[in-house]
Amino acid sequence: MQILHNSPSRRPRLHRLAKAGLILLGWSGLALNSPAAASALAPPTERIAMMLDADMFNEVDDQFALAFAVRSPERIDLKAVYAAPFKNHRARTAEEGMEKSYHETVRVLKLLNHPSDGLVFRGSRSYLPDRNTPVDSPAARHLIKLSHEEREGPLYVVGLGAASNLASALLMDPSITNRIVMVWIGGQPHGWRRAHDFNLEQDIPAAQVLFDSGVPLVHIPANVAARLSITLPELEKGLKGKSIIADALYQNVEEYYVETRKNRDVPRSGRGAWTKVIWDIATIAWLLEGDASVTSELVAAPVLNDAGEWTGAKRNHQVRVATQLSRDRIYKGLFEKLSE
Ligand SMILES: [Ca+2]
Repeated sequence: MQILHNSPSRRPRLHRLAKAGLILLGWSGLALNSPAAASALAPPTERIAMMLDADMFNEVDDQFALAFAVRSPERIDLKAVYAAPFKNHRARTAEEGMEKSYHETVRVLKLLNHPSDGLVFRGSRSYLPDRNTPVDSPAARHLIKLSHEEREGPLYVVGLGAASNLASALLMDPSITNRIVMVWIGGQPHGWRRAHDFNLEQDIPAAQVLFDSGVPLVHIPANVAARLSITLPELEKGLKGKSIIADALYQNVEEYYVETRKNRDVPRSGRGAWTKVIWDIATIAWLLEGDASVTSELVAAPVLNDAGEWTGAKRNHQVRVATQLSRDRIYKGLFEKLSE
């Protein structure tokens, strides 16, 4: 975790911000316990305006989520894609991860024959220094602008990585809380002590903002999405020869198998075959089909501490949390969309 500490000179300002945030939290939290708030967290049934915030290059699953959304124009009007920061064996710094995500997003959109001009925005070059301090970026500014545009229904804000860009927008303009519904994949089920997964542990302050701000939130824990594990032969059968994007996404996973296979004995197929979880498609599946693909329940919003542990729940603020998903149904729908 790369958390920067505040200098003493910045603390008074942060204290004021924190106090202001608490006042807002109280108001939003009460509003979110209303029947109207519960219906805002119901799966959408009409065509929606949506934007995607993705660490597109960190693995090989975000690309599937982007393709799933672009190939669902009857239900999803994709308004923007933001590059999220990440740091792993593919990027030495959060900034490098964000840059690589940006270029990967443009590459995938080209494969989809979908215009990227004016659609893709660079995000945060670092994680949040603390839960009260945003990191300014073109993505955060664009999200604020997009949130305030007139439209019927909310803007669905789908987060597939560390929540740095999304939390920054919420901190820079808390009024967007009432104009969006956030769908974020990361962390673990609320009954676990440690909430850590890749998305949450990179930017714990950003995740704290998501759960504390009162923003309508649909939370998909990593442990639930983990059921989307799949083998290369299954992907090959579903994708190979079906379309340009289907071939490209299959090839991407094939290359990832070579790139990440530390144990050379793990076979490509058959008994004990290598598997990959295509985590991020769970978010799009919930938006497209709700309970039929991803079952969920309304619960009291969990409290996340600075160590990334769940430490209780807020009685006056609800979130929707995914509990199960229908793996085979989701892949069937995905493969059909990618074959068109
Ligand atoms: Ca991701």
